[in-house]
Amino acid sequence: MTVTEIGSPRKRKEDQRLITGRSRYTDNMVLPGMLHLAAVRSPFAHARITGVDTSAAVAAPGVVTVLTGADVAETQGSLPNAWPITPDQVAPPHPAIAVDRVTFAGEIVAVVVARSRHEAQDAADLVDVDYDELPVVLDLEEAEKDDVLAHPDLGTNRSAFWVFDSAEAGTGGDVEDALAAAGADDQILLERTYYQQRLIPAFMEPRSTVVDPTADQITMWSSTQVPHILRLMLALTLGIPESKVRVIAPDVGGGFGGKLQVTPEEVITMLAARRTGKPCKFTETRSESLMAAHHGRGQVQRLALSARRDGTVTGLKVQLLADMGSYLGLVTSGVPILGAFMFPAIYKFPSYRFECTNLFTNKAWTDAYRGAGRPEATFAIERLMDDLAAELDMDPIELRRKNWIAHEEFPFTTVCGLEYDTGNYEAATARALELFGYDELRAEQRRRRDDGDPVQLGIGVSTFTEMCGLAPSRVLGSLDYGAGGWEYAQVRMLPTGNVEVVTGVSAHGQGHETAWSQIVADRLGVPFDDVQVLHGDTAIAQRGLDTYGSRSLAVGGMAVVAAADKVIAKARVIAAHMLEAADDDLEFTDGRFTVRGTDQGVALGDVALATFAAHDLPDGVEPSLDSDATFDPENFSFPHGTHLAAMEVDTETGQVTLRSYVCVDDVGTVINPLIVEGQIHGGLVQGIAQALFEEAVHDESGTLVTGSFVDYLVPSAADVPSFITDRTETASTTNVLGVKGVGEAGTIASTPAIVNGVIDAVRHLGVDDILMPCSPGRVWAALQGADKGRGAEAAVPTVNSPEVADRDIASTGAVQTGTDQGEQQ
Ligand code: MCN
Repeated sequence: MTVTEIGSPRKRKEDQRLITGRSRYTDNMVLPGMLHLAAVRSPFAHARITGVDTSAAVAAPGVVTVLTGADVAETQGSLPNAWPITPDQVAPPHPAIAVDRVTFAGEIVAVVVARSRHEAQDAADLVDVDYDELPVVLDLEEAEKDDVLAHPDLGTNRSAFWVFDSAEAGTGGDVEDALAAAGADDQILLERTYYQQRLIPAFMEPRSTVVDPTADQITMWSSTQVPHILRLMLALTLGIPESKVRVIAPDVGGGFGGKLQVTPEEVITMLAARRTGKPCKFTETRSESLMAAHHGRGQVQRLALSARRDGTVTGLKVQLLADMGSYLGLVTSGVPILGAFMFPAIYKFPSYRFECTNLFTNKAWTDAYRGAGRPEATFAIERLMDDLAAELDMDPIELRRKNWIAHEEFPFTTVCGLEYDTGNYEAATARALELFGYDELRAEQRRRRDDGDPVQLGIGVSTFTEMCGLAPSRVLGSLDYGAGGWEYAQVRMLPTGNVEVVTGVSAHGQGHETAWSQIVADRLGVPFDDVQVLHGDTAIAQRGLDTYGSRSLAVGGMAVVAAADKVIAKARVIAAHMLEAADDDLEFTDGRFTVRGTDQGVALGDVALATFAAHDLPDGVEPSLDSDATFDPENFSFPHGTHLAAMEVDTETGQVTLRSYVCVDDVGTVINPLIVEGQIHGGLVQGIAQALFEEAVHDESGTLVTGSFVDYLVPSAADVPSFITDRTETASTTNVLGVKGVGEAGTIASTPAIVNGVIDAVRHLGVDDILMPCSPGRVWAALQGADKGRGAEAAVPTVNSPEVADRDIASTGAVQTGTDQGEQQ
């Protein structure tokens, strides 16, 4: 088979409609007689609801009905958590509309249904809710004490405690022995606490849902990443037969994990449509989106690493506090568990223990956000490796080289029991160092230090791997996840020779229509433009598990390959009949069956037409080439890479500038280099944003202060330099195309590269940690502390709540007004 499409930098075919405005997002849906919803949201983070007076709202112009928690208490069920990580996991009921208590600021307490959106919004202001305020717990280390409870009825803030121990699992030694031995002369014990601030998956299109109940089958359009999961969960939550629900995800303007959810708004729109018998629409405002769509990250990471004096690591112990927020969403509790296996990263730790305490707080609930668990883990280990290098006075690359898995050691079973199939950390690192000009930059760094330059240079290193391609169903089962990780595809041969590909994944910016067309064009030998990819509609793609965890290519793409191969197998029988030859004598190349050793042949398109006509098919052969396949991966996919950041820190102002960024990623075989480049770029910016810009900040009463894009600092192209990217390619051995996922790689790798760079610039001045985002205020405050001889630990507030940290910094005079975000505008 001649390969022409795979590897070609095709421009994305979906972009034609997306950039010329011919796309259709959920909010563009207009149905006859459609009603509009507006939510009344709690201004309090924790309060008892003592009364809801809807009379004025009901009487307002255009209002059809007002729904309160009491109205739907019997029908709304509880929003689903599909990942109970332990048998005794504690979870409060999760109502779509709060019934008697609100547990975060922004929770819905009533919904107005009116003839227009504006009438609904105006009437929402007329709903009069009485609250009795309750104490709030916002801070993880406070939540751990159980003094104030996010849910008093539960009697604890603890949702679950989850442990992996290499000694118990038989995958490594006992970490306590390693840590104890580190007291010996030739060893070193590093203990650190790092903080992962809360982030908001700031997708461009706010969430929107339309429900049409007027036909036998209820149709929901939603701006979701997961139409199939949503359909199943709606059926289970609301007790509607699954066959009576169709979910369509039309064009979706980004998700980044934030639309991997079954939302209150979706359930409420469904309830309102069924009650009124009319199509209903709910579209959130940007502020609602920032306040009440799920957040990500939010961890306290207590770490202990032991190593020999030559730099060889001997043990790693991780104790996490993970912020669930006030409820458990779809996979909230499992997010830290996805990280559990990634702390040892590319290094040969002989012993490892991971403990995680999932805690409730009175904030919006957390859930998947690009990387989900793995960026947090990668940050911790890459920061630790840099701290260890500094402690041992070693070059950070040299230290990593000493500990990483050498390319000839693959396949390698890690201390977590994962089998990394392939990788070449040496090659990616060598290329990155060369592109970066590592030695020259180190020389410049030395010069600037010697000269006492007010602007210091730091070099940030991150040599990462991650596990994606979620996921082998058996593994998910062993981790108590509520579903499998297979994926579905169908390939349909049309009589004209055109091809329709139906896929169970649900792209929302990843370019699957292009990449899948490339795969099928190569596989079937048909022109790229003759392939049409259909997705995001449960009536078209009957089966599927949707898009997240960089799974679509490594899992969904393999289902496409398998379905295409079945088409060829079916067509071979008919082609042989047409050519009056034996099946075995046929070769299939470039879309043509030929009789081996002759020039006789027939094109796949002609076989498709003959199959459609069905006038002369072999006996017993069905008149269809259409085929479907379900693929369940046997292993995860382990992309890796080396990321290097040159950071300039102005020691007089705390201003941080990202001067240059080089990354060399290895995502196995590349289907479309242009798409991969785009994914890396977008991912990098998201990871850099965590390091330098973004943070969900709450005030002491639990109100989100960063409730608009004025305060929540999403970087733009102007905030980052041109990235220098390259790739190495070690093909994965766990799928036929040799691909590894790329959708989260940039985000996972970049955050520690940036922070390591910032610290590297000022470590010689006594600073060895700065909370993220490393805003000028925080950097300046850390330097002030260092100047006063207090050292970095003292300079950086030791509370885990970033907002409290901000107050502390503000009190030093570094921040005059507002939050760090405001300061950076
Ligand atoms: N690809 C390729 N060759 C490879 C690997 C991937 O050509 N070796 C291509 C794929 O064909 C696909 C794209 O890169 O077109 C991403 O593939 P993959 O890594 O399988 O990731 P998914 O398609 O499953 O996307 C999910 C991933 C996640 S988890 C988040 S979060 C994320 C991301 O994708 N959210 C995004 N990228 C996003 N991009 C946009 N524009 N919007 C989002 O919300």
